Amino acid sequence: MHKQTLKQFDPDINAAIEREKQRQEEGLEMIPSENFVSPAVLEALGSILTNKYAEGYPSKRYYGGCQFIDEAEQLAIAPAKQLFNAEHVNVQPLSGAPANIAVYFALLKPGETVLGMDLSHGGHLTHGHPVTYMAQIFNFVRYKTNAEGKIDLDNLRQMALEHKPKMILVGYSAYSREIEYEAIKKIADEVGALTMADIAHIAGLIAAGEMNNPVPIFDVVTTTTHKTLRGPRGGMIMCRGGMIMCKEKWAKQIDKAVFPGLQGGPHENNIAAKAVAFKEALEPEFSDYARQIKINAKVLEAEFIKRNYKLCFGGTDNHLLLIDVTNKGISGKQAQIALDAAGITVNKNMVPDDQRSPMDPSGIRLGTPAITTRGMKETEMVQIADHIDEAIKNWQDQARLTSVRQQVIELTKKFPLY
Ligand code: DSN
Repeated sequence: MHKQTLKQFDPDINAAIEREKQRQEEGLEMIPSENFVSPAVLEALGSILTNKYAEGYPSKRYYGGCQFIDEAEQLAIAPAKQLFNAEHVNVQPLSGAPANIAVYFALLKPGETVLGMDLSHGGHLTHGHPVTYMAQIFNFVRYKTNAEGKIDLDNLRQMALEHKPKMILVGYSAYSREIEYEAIKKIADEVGALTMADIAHIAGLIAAGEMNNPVPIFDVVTTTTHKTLRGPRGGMIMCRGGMIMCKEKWAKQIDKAVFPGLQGGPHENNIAAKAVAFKEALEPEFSDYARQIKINAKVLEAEFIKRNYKLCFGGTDNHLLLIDVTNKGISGKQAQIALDAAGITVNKNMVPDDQRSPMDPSGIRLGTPAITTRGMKETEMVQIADHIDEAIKNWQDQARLTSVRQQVIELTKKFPLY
């Protein structure tokens, strides 16, 4: 049967992969939700586990021949529990969006109200943005950050008292500050709301003890596994379970919502790769890595402030920076395009209460997880801030952008990817 290599059978796809590999090697990957997995994670991801159907959960499958799949799935669940101090973990969500959707269906009835962060203030599409189907099913009400860039807890409490939500949802994709889970839980308890945190962006930082952990505090926590956690593309749900009856019911409800409620057969090659990534995250080196992500982000913060950039939320406590670039006479889209030409990958992004459109917003979002994986530290951050500044200042000058690109290639050569 299958005898040909990828290159022999499909040279076009092979070439696309090789070109993307070169792009990753030669560029500075600064989209804060991206990272580079280890060769071990890649190996598990590309393994023969992709051949197997295993609908159900370990030891309760609808298919025969699942004994080794069960082992692999348990090998993902155990370190995940350890990393986050979780009582119950579901590692089957295909990614963050299905994880969030499964939780909504597990814990809410159609029409019930959820308080979630406004997208332009750092929230996420799947937290009830009007363009999503979830917004047609549940009643999402949006809270915002205050003028200092903090989550406005007084306003959140007022909104909770007014709207009586069934759930308060925190966790953000463009918000750069720490989250006070205890204070938010107190508000939720006051109005009898459930608490959900989506820690997709900061899961690796939480696992390493570099940011507050909502898992022991909140009712349910979702995450992706491929951002700061540096695993394969996928999702995960954590909640309390075990001893307390009603909480155990949630664990069951959540499992049922993932399968059969929302998904079919789990992607077991992906789950095995999650297991590898979680094992890696338990190693002491991962703590050093997570600490360096934050140090690098702080250096960038200082360098951009020095260069008169406008940092949303007043700066960063995590891995990302949201920068309003309009004071530099450029839009977020123009900045993204210029930086692309300079070999620096970021994404255009809305800033709080942005008056521009999502396709051409005022800001750019950038982060340090991927460049930190390459081994870059404080010295390189200063250099990178210079490159970004030069590209933004000279966004209409192709020769200058090409010159920055050459400098970026020289820099990345010193930090090979694989
Ligand atoms: N798309 C991810 C991000 O870039 O933040 C979130 O889902």
